[in-house]
Amino acid sequence: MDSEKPDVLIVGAGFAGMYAVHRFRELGLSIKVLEAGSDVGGTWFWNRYPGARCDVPSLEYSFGFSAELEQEWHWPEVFSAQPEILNYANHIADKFDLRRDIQFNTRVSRVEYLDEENLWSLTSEAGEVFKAKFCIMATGCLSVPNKPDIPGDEDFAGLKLHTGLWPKESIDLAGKRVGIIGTGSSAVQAIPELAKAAGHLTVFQRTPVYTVPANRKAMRDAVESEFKENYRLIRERQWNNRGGVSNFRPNRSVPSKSKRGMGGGRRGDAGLIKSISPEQRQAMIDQRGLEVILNFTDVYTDPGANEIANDLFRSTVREMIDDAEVAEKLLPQDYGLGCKRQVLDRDYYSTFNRDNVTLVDLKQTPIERITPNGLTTEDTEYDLDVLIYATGFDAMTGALLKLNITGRDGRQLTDKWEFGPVAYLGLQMEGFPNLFTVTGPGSPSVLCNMLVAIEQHVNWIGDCIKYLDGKGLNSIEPLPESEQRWVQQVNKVADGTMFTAPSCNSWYLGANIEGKPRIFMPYVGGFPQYRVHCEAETDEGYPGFSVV
Ligand code: N01
Repeated sequence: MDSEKPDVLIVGAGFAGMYAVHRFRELGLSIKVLEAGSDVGGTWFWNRYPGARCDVPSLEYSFGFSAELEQEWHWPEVFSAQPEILNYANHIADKFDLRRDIQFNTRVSRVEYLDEENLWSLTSEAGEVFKAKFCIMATGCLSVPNKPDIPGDEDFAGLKLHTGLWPKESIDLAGKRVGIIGTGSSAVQAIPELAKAAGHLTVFQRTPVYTVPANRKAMRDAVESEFKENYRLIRERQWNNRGGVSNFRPNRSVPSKSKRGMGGGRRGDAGLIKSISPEQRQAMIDQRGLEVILNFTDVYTDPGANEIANDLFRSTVREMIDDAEVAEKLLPQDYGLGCKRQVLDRDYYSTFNRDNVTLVDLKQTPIERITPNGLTTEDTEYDLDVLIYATGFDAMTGALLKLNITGRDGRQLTDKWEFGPVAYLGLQMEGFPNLFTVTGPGSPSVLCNMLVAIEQHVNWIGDCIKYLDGKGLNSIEPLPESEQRWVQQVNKVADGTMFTAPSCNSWYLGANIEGKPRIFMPYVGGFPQYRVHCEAETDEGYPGFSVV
């Protein structure tokens, strides 16, 4: 079957694919989106686990392309929960009539460039074939769930779930024995909710997490109004902030500065942790809460400052947990703050004071196998009715590599990326003409407010396609030397940060997936700096690209 031929094929109907439909329509292009899920929303469609929530304030984690949308949408909480964000996605789809260009329940399994026709051919799992000159991968950065290969998994007789593929139907956990593997962001959000709902919750932890309490405020009318009155200024500040957030504070003329990118929690610059006395540090924590330690700038660059912050974190958390042995297990020891994406929680540590919660330290007693009745570690058998994998994602490259992408002259993306992702500006790959990635590796992506990063990328891609069309050009792809120079630049700016410390094993580095090359994948140099490179290409007629 050879379906109709639009100008652009887009894979994915999360926020990136959705905005691309709207933007490309404005540019007069015809579009077809192929989406595996049954509706829009991407990450917010799939991650429905209890407690799922965004760690960027919702007034900031929202689109800026439509003033009407900004004004009419109401966020009930400062940091919205998943159902509200999914409502927002649905509202956008309705308002801009996006669904008419989206084919749902269509998982793409092969992507191939047809040299002679200068077309991309996409094949769905059902065998449908779609062709277009341009192909946009709006496949998300955290969209391929990582499910570790634990022996016996298929034997489990109870209900198995993954936080990243949570079912739509509500699940009754009352009286159930629930086990959860993993203690990353997803688990930290889910654990307090699961503990309230389940009969008993057993948490299987391999690596303890640094998490700080999240802001849990309801939206105040005055705050919302002031944001809405200042949205143009806020959007401008977002585009000039390294993490894509404005840090706009109602009733303050000067916003607090954020020196780092995203990571939740950071509310501005508290100076250097090394420059104040232990008593002053403690006083700050007492007054402003544990999250204040995230705001010292030297914590992310100076190992000595980092260790001070880690110690303060540990001593504060010890106080929150009744059982000293449990407390010690929950404290990270072998890596520092700033290595992984900062986690925010609501009642995470106090959950371990509940009678119906057990913590199992897998470093002491690793999992041996999953059995029909539950899970066995080296010394204990745990009977479970429900087993939840909160084991993360094959981040940033997983979704692209899974698509079996073949480029010019039969080149495979899996070969090109054998030793890590190689791309120019996280937008395009040499050898793959007219194929674009939204928030791909080598762009700020996950270190930036995603919605801001998406708007910038989609706008850039739209402008590029219009440029080619306007000049009657056939194709665009990066020059090999631009790509290599950019990869070196991405590595250079990450070197020396806590992100790439030898003790750090994060998904940013691909370290959570066995066999994945250890490369820091996002661009850490900041969103404004990154935009300079993108805009230079557009303004100067794409000198870093081969345009045919
Ligand atoms: O995944 P993770 P996540 N045996 O990779 C453990 C975004 N997000 O879904 O560290 C036992 O962080 C693993 O242990 P270890 C956010 O960007 C955002 O929680 O590998 N355990 C770890 O504890 C976030 O960073 C929000 O030793 C195993 C856990 O599973 C990203 O998604 C909310 C294991 C995985 O943690 C990913 O978060 C949620 C095994 N074989 C997510 N394999 C917000 O906006 C893995 N683990 C707030």
